[in-house]
Amino acid sequence: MKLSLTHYLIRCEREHGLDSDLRLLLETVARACKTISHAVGKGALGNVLGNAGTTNVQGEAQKKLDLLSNEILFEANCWGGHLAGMASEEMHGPMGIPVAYPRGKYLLLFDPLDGSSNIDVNVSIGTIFSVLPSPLTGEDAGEAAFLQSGARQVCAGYTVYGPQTSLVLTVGHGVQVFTLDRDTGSFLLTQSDVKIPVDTCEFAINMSNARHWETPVKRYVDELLAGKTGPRGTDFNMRWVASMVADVHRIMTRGGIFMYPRDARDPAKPGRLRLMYEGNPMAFLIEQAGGAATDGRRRILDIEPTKLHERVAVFLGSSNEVERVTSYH
Ligand code: AFP
Repeated sequence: MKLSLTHYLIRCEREHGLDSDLRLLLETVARACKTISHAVGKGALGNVLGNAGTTNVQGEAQKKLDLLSNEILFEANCWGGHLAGMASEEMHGPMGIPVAYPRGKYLLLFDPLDGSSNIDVNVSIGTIFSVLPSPLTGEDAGEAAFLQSGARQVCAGYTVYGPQTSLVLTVGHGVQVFTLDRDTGSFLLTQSDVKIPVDTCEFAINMSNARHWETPVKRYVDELLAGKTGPRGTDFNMRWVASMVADVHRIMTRGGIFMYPRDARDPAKPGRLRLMYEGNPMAFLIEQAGGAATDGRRRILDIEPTKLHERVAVFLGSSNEVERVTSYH
């Protein structure tokens, strides 16, 4: 009999003192991800594909499913009394809790649908979420309340909408994988205490940006491409799904290194990925699974954010490879 998400979280309450409000919050987020999975699965039959005709704070065209997923997560989490506020990739500023509902002690941040450019071509996409303690109790959280380092997260997770819908979660006691049982609607524990191999022969990077990389990244990737004949003395394989959730899930499953480096074109824009709801949750999960995550120079979880939507360069996965490319910086 596989453990349900609820059973696992109650066990964490009993054995690790997990806060029951946090358990209830995570169960609500998981239910919202099930609703998103259902909408994603309809595809062209559900009038959910294509662009919404709007752009987000990043100036990126929003897909209909971006907005729908954002709304599902907000509507599911705004009334439970566990949150002092929410922040989303798709929203300019924090989303306040409606006055009719109580405020709680946590902040929820999310990329409601990561990998949007893959929606219309039926490639895996996902939801990434992060939970921080609110510095204020019972009050609305403004942007400043969210600006905490990733080391202060109490929980991080993602749901990948692929051939299976899998929820990957850490509450600080390792990483667990739950697979959605579509017959019963439950997330069931299918992998406990994920461990990422410290070595790998598989790397993930968007090679079309190679001319814009900094020298250490060019050196590191050139060595991988040189394979057996080069300094690494072995061949490497490459994967790039262009959905961070799918690339990270592969690394969670069989190891690898994922890189989205700083782009020399625009030093003010250190890479494409966002720190608060992509870099930080994925870094927490990767470290909890025995991997490493840096921006090329620093541990991602140690970065003190200054803006809600600030970007960060990301090198994460098998620790020996992350340490090597970081040492080249
Ligand atoms: P979209 O959500 O706009 O598709 O971006 C996805 C993403 O943020 C991340 O999931 C991918 O790893 C990365 O961007 C892909 O970036 P490129 O399109 O430059 O390869």
